[in-house]
Amino acid sequence: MKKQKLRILSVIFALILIITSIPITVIAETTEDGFEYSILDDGTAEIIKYTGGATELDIPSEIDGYTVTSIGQTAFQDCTGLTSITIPDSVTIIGYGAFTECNELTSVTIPDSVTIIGSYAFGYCLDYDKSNPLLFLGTIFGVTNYRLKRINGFTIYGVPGTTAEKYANNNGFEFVDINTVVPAEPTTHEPTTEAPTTQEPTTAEPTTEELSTEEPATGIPTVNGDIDIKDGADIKTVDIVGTKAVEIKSEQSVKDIISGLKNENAKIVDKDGKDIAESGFVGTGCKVQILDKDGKAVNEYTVLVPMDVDGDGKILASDARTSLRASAKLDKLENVFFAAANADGNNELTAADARKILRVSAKIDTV
Ligand SMILES: [Ca+2]
Ligand SMILES: [Ca+2]
Repeated sequence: MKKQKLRILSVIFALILIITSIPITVIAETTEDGFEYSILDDGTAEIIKYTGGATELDIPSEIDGYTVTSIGQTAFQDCTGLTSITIPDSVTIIGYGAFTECNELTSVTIPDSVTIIGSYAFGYCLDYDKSNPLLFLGTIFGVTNYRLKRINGFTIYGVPGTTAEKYANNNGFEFVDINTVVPAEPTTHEPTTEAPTTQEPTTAEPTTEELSTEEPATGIPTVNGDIDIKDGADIKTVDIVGTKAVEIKSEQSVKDIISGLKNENAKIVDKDGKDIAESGFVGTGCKVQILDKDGKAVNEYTVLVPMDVDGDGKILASDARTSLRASAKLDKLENVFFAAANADGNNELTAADARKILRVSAKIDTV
């Protein structure tokens, strides 16, 4: 009898153990590094909250074996320490206000996998001062309206034509094509250690020594040295902050330019004063030299090819990149190089100039 009672009891205990250990549908789990997530119907994960406190955060594409496809609404709200985030390309949905109030975040790269971005997901912060206890209490009790304002200068890097670009446009944020323009580390303002690509000002160049404008040539009447352009030629003189310059179109050879001049004695050299082959393209920074009868340079014009920032005579994505770096103060551009980078001609280098150059290089826009 006693034995049977014991057996019944142990069966009951075992049942209780089994019942209590059966997991009742997982609602949310939190990882060690602070990602709270839930499992969606399709067996993938949505990050619903982040409490990790990282400043530079790589959001994982997989958590505990589940693919992360969604960043839930307000998941990273108020993560004020975040200065940079990386969103994995497993993510397709970013919810309402996902990164709102991340006040130190000034840019984000959104992969083209993302097809839905909720309102105020990026680039917004609260329009009241949380540190003011009265205002904050007012907000809690509903006195102050919950208002959001845009974070100044917020930049979105992404693929043109995707949801990322639409979000940027709809919210008035700067959009930069990630495929061709390397983001210029927007959070750090220090110049990188790599050698700057800016060309040196032209003052110390050997060709300037050859100029003989002050010294009239002995006996022989001198050429006045002014550039003389044929009608209809694709070349014109421009004055860039006191520099005598000529503007030409991209992808023109030395021969093309020389044939547009009335001056019979002229030659084109590169920015270092070296000869360029007749078939070579003339780029920003090259010099058109007007020569006297002895072949001496009596005058010199610096070439500007709008949007050719690196001086190879072609408008390519690399020119957009150089312009962008300069607009982010990572490089310095002067004179004709600044003029070439300043695609919209408004006297200020911004990401808009780089975007314009990029569009021209991709043949979406014309010069
Ligand atoms: Ca170029
Ligand atoms: Ca500009």
